[in-house]
Amino acid sequence: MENTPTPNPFLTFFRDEETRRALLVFFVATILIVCRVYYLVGIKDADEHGEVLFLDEWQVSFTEESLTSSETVVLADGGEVDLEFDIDMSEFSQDFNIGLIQVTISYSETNQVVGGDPCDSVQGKIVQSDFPAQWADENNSLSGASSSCEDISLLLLTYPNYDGQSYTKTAHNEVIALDEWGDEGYGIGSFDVNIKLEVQQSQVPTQNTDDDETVQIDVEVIAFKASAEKLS
Ligand SMILES: [Ca+2]
Repeated sequence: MENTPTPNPFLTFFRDEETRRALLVFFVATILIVCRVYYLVGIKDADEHGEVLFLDEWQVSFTEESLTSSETVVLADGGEVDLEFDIDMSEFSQDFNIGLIQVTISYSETNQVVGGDPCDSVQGKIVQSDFPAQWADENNSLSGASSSCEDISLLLLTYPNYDGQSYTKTAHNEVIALDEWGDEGYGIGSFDVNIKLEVQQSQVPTQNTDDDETVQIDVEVIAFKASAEKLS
């Protein structure tokens, strides 16, 4: 009995011209579809097409850390002083940036005389310098004055647009949702707070002994770390 070799079905399949043509069309169509999908999902053109498929709502919020430091100075009548404050990131946790600096200048009338001694006049300001901060921001309060023993509150924004408030943002992913909060360097270095004093003495002739005052300067440095949580 003659042994007829069994034809290899795989080879038979590819020997047929019609099959080869059909396969070619199939592969070309597949490549075109893959290219089209690649384009549509936004890898090549995220701005025009990606948002339809990938955009999500993110809740961006901030965790804060703050450090306070205090200085107390005694100023003579007409006196003035520049106090330097240093900010070093090693005092904060990793991945935090400096958002803003709050300065509170406080004093009271320490001179005790019969009939009472009026509060002195104090002026305070954060001295503009090349310290990396948002010096021109409209929410800053770089100088202030008091003649009634009220605190003087000053504010310097260091990180652009930082206000500590959470908000929602539409973005393709978490990294893009947080991309504006990762710049390092703002608020690091030293800056000066300038204090001036004008004494107000008692109008009672024998009681006009006031010639200086103690002024306290509290600096609070607020650092933040942003995080994003997907809402949709
Ligand atoms: Ca006084």
